[in-house]
Amino acid sequence: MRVFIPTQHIHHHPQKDYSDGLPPFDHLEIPSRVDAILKGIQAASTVDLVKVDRLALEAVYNLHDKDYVDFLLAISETLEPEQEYMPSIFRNNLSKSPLPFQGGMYCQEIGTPIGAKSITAALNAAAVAEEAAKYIIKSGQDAFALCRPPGHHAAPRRYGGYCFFNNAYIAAKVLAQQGRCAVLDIDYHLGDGSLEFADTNIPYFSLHAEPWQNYPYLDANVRLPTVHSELMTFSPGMRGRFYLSLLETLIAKLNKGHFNYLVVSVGFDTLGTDAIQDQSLLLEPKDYAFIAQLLAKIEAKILLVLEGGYDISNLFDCAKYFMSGFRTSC
Ligand code: Q9C
Ligand code: ZN
Repeated sequence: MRVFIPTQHIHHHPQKDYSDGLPPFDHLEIPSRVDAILKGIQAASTVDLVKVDRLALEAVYNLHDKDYVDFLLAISETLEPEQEYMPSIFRNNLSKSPLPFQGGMYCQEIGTPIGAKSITAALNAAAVAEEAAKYIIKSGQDAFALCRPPGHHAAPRRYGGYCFFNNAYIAAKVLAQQGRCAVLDIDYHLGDGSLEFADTNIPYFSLHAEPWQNYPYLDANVRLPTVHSELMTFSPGMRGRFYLSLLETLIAKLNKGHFNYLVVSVGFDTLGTDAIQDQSLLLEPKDYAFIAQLLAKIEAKILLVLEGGYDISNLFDCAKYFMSGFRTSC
């Protein structure tokens, strides 16, 4: 299996997460996640490792709004090496306000601090997704993009949930130029950013925790779209076999689209012991083997893109079991 990793993600090391209010907790989206997952993949399959150094500035401008990307680059320029930025006021349009206040129109939560090199890292993660997508087109093989920071909460003009640029949709846009492409999201959380990118060209399928009682804590009045997406929720306390039967139902719906390419947003934060969960699910590491077996039966060429997964002491096992169930010949 060819695995793409970023070279610059280590320079993104958010310190504290304020998303559950005060006091903040130590941030869970840490650099060692990538090492643990890579080692797990290597324990179960032969890995052809590709390190990606470049920044996908063009692809990011092509997917996200110009003023949004401009702001993230501009605010980064103002930061000292160990300084972090967080908006202080949240409104729809702050374009007439001083730069440090403008972030509040692009962000809805306080769990995603921006460090001096965070946006560089996010551009590098986007390049990882883009390179992996190009490889799949060229080779006709599956691939794993170990993107960090993750991407599925990033919307056309919004960051948050530890995400800045939508890596999955950056890859999907590349793949959709060569054939029919969809995104399937199996992270614990609804990818609210990905959902905003869903369209006729690249529909979005997701199995996630109920999104009003869990992050992204949707507006009580909002009605989820049903046109270019298929959304399913699991229940608190669900064990592997029930989770798997839901996933099987979702995949059966997806298969009707006869896609040539599939981007899978993979989150290991569905693991029962992951501290990020608001309503605990009961998946165990070995359940990822069965999840991957379900994915392996899908006809499309698959690009696995990393999203969440924060139980650092179990990520190795989760990734190892996952790869043991996936199609590893390459
Ligand atoms: N009480 C991803 O998995 N804060 N992002 C949650 C829980 C935000 C997770 C607070 C979680 C975002 C990519
Ligand atoms: Zn998640």
